[in-house]
Amino acid sequence: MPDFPLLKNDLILRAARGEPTERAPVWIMRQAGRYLPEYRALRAEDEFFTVVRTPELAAEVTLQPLERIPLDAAIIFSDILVVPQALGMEVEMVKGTGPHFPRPLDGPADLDRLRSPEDAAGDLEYVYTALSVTRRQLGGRVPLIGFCGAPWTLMAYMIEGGGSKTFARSKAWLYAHPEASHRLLQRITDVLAGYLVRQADAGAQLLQVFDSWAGLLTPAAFRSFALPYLRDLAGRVRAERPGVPLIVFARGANYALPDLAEAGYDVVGLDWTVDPAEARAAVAGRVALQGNLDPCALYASPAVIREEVERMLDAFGPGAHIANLGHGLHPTHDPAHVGVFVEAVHELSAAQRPG
Ligand code: 1CP
Repeated sequence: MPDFPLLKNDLILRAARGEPTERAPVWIMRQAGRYLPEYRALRAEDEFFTVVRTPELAAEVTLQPLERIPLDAAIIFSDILVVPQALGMEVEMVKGTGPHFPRPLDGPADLDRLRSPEDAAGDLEYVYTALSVTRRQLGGRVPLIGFCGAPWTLMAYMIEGGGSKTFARSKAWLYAHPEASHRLLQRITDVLAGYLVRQADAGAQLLQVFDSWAGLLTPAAFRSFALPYLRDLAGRVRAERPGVPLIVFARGANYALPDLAEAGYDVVGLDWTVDPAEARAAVAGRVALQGNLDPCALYASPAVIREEVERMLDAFGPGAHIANLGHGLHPTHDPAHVGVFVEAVHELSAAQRPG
């Protein structure tokens, strides 16, 4: 393990383990990104995947939000789609529309096109370097989060070839080619297990798994095609690196909260459609919770943002909570309002815990 600077703020690590904290830690999904003028300036010079693949640039972007806003964690600047790339698929980032795969998986025979898990995890060396460079540059200010997409969400992009409202092509596989779907999901899981372990070794102090499209599945499909792989992934990473807290964010899968609480993660992330008090009841004290202010609340005035934060904190109650939004920031968000959100969490969550 490389020699990294001593950590000065471990709030998020303690909250993730369910230990008491003097206030709620806070970070934000997509805290580095297009709402920051300094990010847009850097992106005007370089392609998205060039930034991701250049450790010094990835580190610079990762640190950008921390220079303005008192966040309690940094998240490495990368994308979930680097894993399909490492499996041998071409992915372009198209301005204005998002990711595009010129040759998505068309049928089960296309699984032969994919590279082996060993080759894929080795191809992601630039992510490990970016993590080590960033961890050093952070100087122990706050912990560094590594991440990956969940097996089902990555499968959905690999078959769909980009974003979609329904992901009907990928969902069709689950019903028409269940056996090939399981083979694909297992292949992705095998890559992700090695990928997360190597991220931890390179300097990631927490790991988040994004199942952004979990909400498209029926509860039964989630139990056969998403949950077993989420569980396998957590179990394998936990067995190899037991000290690194694991977060799972399965957007839209409120129906699965009791299952997620038993899938081997320390923290379950919530989107804004679930009431925090109901989520607490569903997970029954087995995990800490993360979330879940509606990102659109940040379009309100500072006074209203503070009211919304207070309502959120009251609903979660003190302890075992990592404050965040219920999904990522939008490019149209005002960085000043993002700062109001974070400062309101600091102040109001400390007031919630007298003494
Ligand atoms: O032009 C640009 O600069 C691209 C915008 C952008 C950014 C800033 C993309 C394209 N990805 C990212 C960074 C990113 N993506 C991070 C960085 C760390 C941070 O949060 O600050 C992370 C964690 C992700 C993860 C990611 N990528 C997810 C999971 C989270 C979520 O939003 O649900 C998903 C689904 C993606 C795919 C992706 N990459 C980019 C876009 C626009 C999308 C979504 C496309 C779609 O709608 O399907």
